[in-house]
Amino acid sequence: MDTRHHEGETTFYTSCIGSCGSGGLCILKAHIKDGVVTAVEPDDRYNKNIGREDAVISEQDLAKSRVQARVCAKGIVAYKYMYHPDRILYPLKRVPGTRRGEGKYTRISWEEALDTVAGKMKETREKYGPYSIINPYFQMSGADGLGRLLSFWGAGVDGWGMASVDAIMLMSHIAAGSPSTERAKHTSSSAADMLQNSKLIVLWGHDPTMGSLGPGHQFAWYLKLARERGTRVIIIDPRYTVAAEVLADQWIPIKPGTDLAMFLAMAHVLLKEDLWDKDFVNKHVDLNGLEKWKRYIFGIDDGVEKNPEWAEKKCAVPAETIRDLTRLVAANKPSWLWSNWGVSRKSGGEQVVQAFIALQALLGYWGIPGAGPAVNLGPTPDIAIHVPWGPNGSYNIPRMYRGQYWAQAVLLLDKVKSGELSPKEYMRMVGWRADPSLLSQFNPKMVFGTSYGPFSRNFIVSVTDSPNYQIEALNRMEFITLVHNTMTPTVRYADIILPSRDWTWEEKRVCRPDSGHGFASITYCPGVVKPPGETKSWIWIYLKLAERLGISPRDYFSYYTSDENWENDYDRYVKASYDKVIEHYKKRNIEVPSWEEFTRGKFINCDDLEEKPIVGWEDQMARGKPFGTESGKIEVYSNYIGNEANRGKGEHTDSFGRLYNLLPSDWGEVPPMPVYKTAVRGMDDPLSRQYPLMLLSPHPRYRAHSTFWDHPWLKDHIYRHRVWISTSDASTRNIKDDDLVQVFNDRGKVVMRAYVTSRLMPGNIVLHHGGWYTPDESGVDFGASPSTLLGGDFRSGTTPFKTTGLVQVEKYQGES
Ligand SMILES: Nc1nc2c(c(=O)[nH]1)N[C@H]1C(S)=C(S)[C@@H](COP(=O)(O)OP(=O)(O)OC[C@H]3O[C@@H](n4cnc5c(=O)[nH]c(N)nc54)[C@H](O)[C@@H]3O)O[C@H]1N2
Ligand SMILES: Nc1nc2c(c(=O)[nH]1)N[C@H]1C(S)=C(S)[C@@H](COP(=O)(O)OP(=O)(O)OC[C@H]3O[C@@H](n4cnc5c(=O)[nH]c(N)nc54)[C@H](O)[C@@H]3O)O[C@H]1N2
Ligand SMILES: [Mo]
Repeated sequence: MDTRHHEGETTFYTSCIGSCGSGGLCILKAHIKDGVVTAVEPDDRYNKNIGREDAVISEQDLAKSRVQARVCAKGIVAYKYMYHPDRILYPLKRVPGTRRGEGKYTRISWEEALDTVAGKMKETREKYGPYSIINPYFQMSGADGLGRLLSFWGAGVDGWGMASVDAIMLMSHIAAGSPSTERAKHTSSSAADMLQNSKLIVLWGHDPTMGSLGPGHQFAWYLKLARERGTRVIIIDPRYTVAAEVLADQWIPIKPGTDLAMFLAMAHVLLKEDLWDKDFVNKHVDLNGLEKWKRYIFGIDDGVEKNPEWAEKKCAVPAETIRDLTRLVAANKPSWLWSNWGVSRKSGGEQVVQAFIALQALLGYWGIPGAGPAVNLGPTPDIAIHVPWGPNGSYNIPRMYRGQYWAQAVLLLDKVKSGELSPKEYMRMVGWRADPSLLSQFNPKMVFGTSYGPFSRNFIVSVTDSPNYQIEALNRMEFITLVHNTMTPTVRYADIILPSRDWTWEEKRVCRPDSGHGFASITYCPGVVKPPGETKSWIWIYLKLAERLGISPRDYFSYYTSDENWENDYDRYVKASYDKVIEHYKKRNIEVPSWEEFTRGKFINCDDLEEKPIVGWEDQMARGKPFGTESGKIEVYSNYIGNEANRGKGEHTDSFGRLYNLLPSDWGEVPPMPVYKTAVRGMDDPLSRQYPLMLLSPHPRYRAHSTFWDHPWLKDHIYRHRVWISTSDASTRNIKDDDLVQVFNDRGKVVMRAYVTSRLMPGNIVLHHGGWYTPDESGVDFGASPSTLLGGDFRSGTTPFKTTGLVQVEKYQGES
């Protein structure tokens, strides 16, 4: 770096805490002057001044992730976003007389903002009872933030579900007896393990050249090294992705939402050709259930064999390709098999996961080096850094509706009240997960949107239910408040906005990324950037609200002593979370940097502290313990779901009393074992006659979801938000590259320019997730958010975030 331009600056290390899933994995070396970031460089803590790390590092270095945690383009420019002109700097109140969504606000004091919000909370509870304040979406933790506040105050309801991995988490519990709370037990240091032990690598729906689970590009880089050593890589994706282009030996296009058919046919080949691992299956699989599944696979009852020829008709992968691939993965032991999250983030996603679990069981690919973790949740180090804020209050926030159906939960209530919809039907549709008797008291009148930390989520854009419904639901509310940093399409609907800080730069924090294909580390974010305007720490915001609701701030946040001491109190809290880390390693006789060293930039590379790469399921494989299912075995057929007496119970628990966190009271049409069904709004739905194209909404390379949509350095010629359409679908519609087109269905319409490409299977279009909903007066979305066109699989409220749907595309005739 040319030092002449950097006089008077100091440098420090911090982790990038984007919502890209890296959660603090990637390292930034930042320059700062007078509290303002002036420049950012990539990580240089390993292999300083080395351009090509693979030229200098050893096998041991690779196994222990002694590589730079390289940040992506988003991370490098993230600091610019702190100084964006649309940053919310002061508490804001919607200008009286203006409509929600117009985005006209006036600055108010913190006093007025907090008094108003607390006042509205009290008024709402008084008038409408405890179940009247709702969080759209989900993820109010009971342990901190708003959730903790409500646990003391005794009102409020939440949605349930995760956005990313619901189907996997649910099936991990149902089929393998491992709830998400035990995720660390079946983690694996995947990248090193894969590089050093796998004979073949097969990835379904995974592009590790961008953020997904390969933040900082390390996973892609390990894949590249594996290929250089002769390990073949096969990628199965409807799109010819960058990974398919630069990292794969073979690309197999597949119709989206049909991977289950492929998995069934692969199981068919394994069984038919006697390629399955009998020892493993006899030892670890519930054989009664497997018999039932085999009957289905061989078509004993329905007369339809689920062989590769059958699957080809569903998924468009040639039968011979399926047969070859199955023989390859059985012969190359171990093969590293990974079906990524997007594959099961759709209706019927649970079956996709359960079939994949079963397939790997037939191959015996559980808990052995080089085969991946079998349940694809992403590695999680077994180290908690969350320190309790004190004992919790006594109110348990009921998780009522599936987060993605929050608007439906509000709107359909009218039909229940009018008798048009039975309570039972309502509960099945919205994925009710609470005690059924609470429904009669559910009376949503105020929205307090939250998530974890300072984020309140951009749900109008990121919930996969059309904003047209969400806005209708928002407009039923008497009051809306959101904690946020920038003027997103969602924030524009708030009556009061509480401005919060940037987690990467403005708040001190100990960071433990919870996924990243290995590369687990613990780092320190020093929070040295001067927070702009009157933005506040999220903890402070909730603490001050607690005070106004009659909760002692010390009860709320046990580190609190007084307003004057706030900075110190907060520091003690941050240090306490590092003490937990020291304690954790001390138990294993491992010494880690002291607090002083840690805060001066030394970090913990967790992979380096392990003797060998971690391989999951050790309890079951090495120690002979049973799986945590009813049968003690891997359940290809779920004994819990198979028992109809369990349906409709409210909250479900397994035979050990552990909550099935992602199972609604009535699981609708989820079958006990993976059987193929035509997806609602899938390519074979009768609706496809009207809307013949399948919309895919994958995650964007140059945004984290919707974050950075308006980042000046990540748009225009860097990233052009376009609808991808295949050359053949474009030519039959007379659409040329860069033409303005409209994409529409019965839920909404978006208008944008087309990217005509051969990188996509005909019959599909792609609209990257996170475009900012920008409606005209008639509700046509010129920001082009895929959510505008999504939603509504009510066959079961279980369905994971539905990120695909049917649409039609034509040339746009209106004015641009
Ligand atoms: N840059 C960036 N990185 C991110 C994020 C981001 O927004 N931006 N978000 C982060 C988060 S929170 C998450 S959950 C992860 C999500 O990561 P993923 O779950 O991997 O997300 P997607 O991009 O939806 O899907 C990945 C690939 O699957 C393909 N695909 C879609 N449907 C199917 C199908 O039915 N079958 C098959 N075989 N392939 C299919 C898509 O074409 C795409 O190439 O990414 C994380 N990383
Ligand atoms: N169509 C479609 N929809 C999807 C998906 C899909 O694949 N397709 N994927 C789903 C998935 S997996 C996920 S995880 C969700 C994500 O959904 P969201 O959580 O809503 O995602 P973001 O757009 O990242 O929203 C985060 C918000 O927090 C703000 N923010 C970011 N960093 C900070 C910070 O440091 N401080 C403060 N105060 N605020 C900050 C941003 O401005 C942004 O408005 O989307 C889901 N929705
Ligand atoms: Mo996600």
